[in-house]
Amino acid sequence: MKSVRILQNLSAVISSHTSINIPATTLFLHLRTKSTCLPARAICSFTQRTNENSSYPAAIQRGKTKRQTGCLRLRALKPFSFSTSAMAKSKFEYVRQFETQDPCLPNTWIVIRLDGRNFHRFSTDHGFTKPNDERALHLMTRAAETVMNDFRDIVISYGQSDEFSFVLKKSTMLYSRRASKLMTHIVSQFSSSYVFHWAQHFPDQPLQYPPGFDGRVILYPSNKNLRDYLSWRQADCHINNLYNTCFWALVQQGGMTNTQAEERIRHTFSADKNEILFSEFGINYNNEPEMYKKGTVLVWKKVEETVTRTCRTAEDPVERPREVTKLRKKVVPLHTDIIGDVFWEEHPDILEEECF
Ligand code: DGT
Ligand code: MG
Ligand code: MG
Repeated sequence: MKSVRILQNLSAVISSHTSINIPATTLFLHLRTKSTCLPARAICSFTQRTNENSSYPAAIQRGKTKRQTGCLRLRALKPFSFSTSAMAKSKFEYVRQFETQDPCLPNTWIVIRLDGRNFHRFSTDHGFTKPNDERALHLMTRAAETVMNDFRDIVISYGQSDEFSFVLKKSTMLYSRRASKLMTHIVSQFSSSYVFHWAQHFPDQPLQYPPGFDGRVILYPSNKNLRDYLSWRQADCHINNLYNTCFWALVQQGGMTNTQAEERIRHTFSADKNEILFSEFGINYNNEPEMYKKGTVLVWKKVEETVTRTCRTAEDPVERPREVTKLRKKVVPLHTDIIGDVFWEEHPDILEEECF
């Protein structure tokens, strides 16, 4: 019964898109004998439309499993399949011209920054501790590590709060330097990793809804510009963290309302906030965790790794499992100052690459 319906649908599709009327019974005979003598026009039109318009009956669409559509479909599609290459360029092909190319300028640092969408609400809905939630920050770092391991042309990453910046080496030819391709891959990989590792970092807090991240691409022509960019993000981390630490101390320990706390520190400088924290709450800001004050820098480090391999040696020609030590590049998180020169002197390889 199902097979009859498929043939009737097939017949209807052919006749509605060509001037040729092939009754289902004729179609059945053609297909049963594996004949390819269906009129070429009918075949072409049918193949073209089935490739491009998914509104046709499920049984004649591509991608259905054998079980879903039965052997008839396989037999039916076989004689049709040879005409696909002839239709590689359809009359609709011109629409591709509307796609714009967006390659990044050569020999520039490519920075991709992502940022949590509406994390003000997301952090509240998921009970993030204020002002910093260690679990949330580690989860961000975990997702960023995954990105770096997947895209090994990233030479350094920096993250704080709900954002992460990834720096691709100047000479990268990844995805032909196409901005949207690079950005969407990195942001989507980060987002899925964030969700993938959620339970590990928040074992007692189920994810309420899928989080999202925006992304942008920024190009920097000089090493100074790149360093200034990273310094800007780290300075932002410090300014926000000092503000938030002071604000939440006034609210949580000082009993102020949010409005009162805001008014109290609205016109203060860093030194004033340090003073409030120390004199009123006994908090020495310098002793706050480095991860909160400096954010997280991810860099590559060569580490020695011992693995077991089945191999021979010069002394012993018999193959047997042996411990072999090799050098491997590994992503390591640091909570350190990247504004001053010390970090860059200790990691000269990050900026050394000059391709022109
Ligand atoms: P957006 O980026 O325009 O979609 O909006 P938001 O709400 O994500 O704003 P944004 O990115 O400027 O600020 C980040 C928010 O994330 C901010 O409201 C505080 C929150 N957040 C990030 N990390 C933590 C954390 O560790 N603990 C808490 N309590 N909140 C955090
Ligand atoms: Mg955000
Ligand atoms: Mg943010």
